[in-house]
Amino acid sequence: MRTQVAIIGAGPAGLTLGRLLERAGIDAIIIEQRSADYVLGRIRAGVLEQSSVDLLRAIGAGARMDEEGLFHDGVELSFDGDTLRVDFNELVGRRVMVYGQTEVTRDLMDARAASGAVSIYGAQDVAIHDFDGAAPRVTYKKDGRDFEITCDFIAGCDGYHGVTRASVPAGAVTGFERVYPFGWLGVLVDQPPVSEELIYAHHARGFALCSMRSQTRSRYYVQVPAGEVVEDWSDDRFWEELRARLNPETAETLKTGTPIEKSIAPLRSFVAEPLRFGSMFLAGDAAHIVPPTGAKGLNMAIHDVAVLAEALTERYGEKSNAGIDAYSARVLENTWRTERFSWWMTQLLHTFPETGDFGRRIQRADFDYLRVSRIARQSLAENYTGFKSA
Ligand code: RFL
Ligand code: PHB
Repeated sequence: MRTQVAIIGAGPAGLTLGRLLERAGIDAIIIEQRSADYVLGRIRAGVLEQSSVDLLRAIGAGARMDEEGLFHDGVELSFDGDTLRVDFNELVGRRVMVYGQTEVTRDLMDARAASGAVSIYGAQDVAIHDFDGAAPRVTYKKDGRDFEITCDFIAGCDGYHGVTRASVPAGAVTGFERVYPFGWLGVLVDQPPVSEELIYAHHARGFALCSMRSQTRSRYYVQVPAGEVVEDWSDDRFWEELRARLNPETAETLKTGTPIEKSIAPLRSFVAEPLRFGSMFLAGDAAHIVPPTGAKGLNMAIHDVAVLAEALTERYGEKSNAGIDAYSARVLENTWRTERFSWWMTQLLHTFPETGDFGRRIQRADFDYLRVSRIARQSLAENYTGFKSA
């Protein structure tokens, strides 16, 4: 088989890139190791920036999002029960949309299936070859047979544990990483959300987040120490812990139930540099990871592939390498700004036993600064809703 761009991974990054290239008349094949159902079964991000919403609409994957997505004008922060509403619309004239990653993925998959573009699910032993030269190749196994795809470019959209970044020779790539000493235990439950807007809560017992997927489906998280396992968390224990971390009036109105999903995600910040290796580009979680506190992972993935699609379109259309040469620097600029914001939200809202009482007082001062300073709130709002440099 031959294609112009081989896309490894059918998460949001790979599927969005596929759609963008298709619209630019560039041929691409997506190679995914899991089944389509497995990819759709992963419960992850929930918040889209306006720029992500606009892009999904532009590539014809926005119809259901426009029907079912919920626009939010702000969020609530709480610190030991004291609350602060950050009104994005009033502060920076922007808002965000609550629409789950599962739904985004489904819409992108449906759009791709309707167009007849080729996606290979269930590809085993995916390997990339010769991406430092002009004739890169992808090999994989499926149903006991060996396959090879020759291409011009490879897009590494295969997530943090993927094969693309791992195939770069040691020494050619540097990873910058912080692993946090905790994770998020999340539950999805068919109950109306406790609040109309998201609540990010700092409490001495740990962070908690109240989010949602719809008016009838809620998503809740609590910070748990690294190494905890879901089996240690009965439904009752989860609800009790969540209530204890919210302010009492909110806790009282919380509607609980049997979760339809319960899982623990470790928290990590990670950036790979550079993001281009000859004919291979890294995008999305393959390139960087943020802790979910700023709701940025999915939005960064969409941003990266928008830059990559523009660069490849320039390459095929105008025969110019300017875009692909600038790809790494352009994406890294957005990446580090977003890493900083996600790190800042994380250190403001979680408990870090090792920083002691001094650390807690500094967190309180950070929260109080947000309460008294419009400029501080504006900075949060600008970043949360998605800062993009011109
Ligand atoms: P994805 O979604 O991980 O997709 C990568 C795809 O590549 C496939 N793959 C391979 N395919 C072929 N060959 C290989 N060798 C392959 N290895 C892997 C995988 O099966 C997969 O289908 O990355 P992408 O597209 O870059 O999208 C990024 C987002 O998914 C990610 O940033 C967010 O979901 C991060 N994230 C969250 N972000 C938020 O903004 N809010 C959240 O609440 C939130 N929760 C989460 C998350 C990420 C999690 N992970 C990665 C463990 C919760 C979890 C559990
Ligand atoms: C979610 O709804 O899953 C969600 C929302 C906001 C975040 C992280 C996760 O910051």
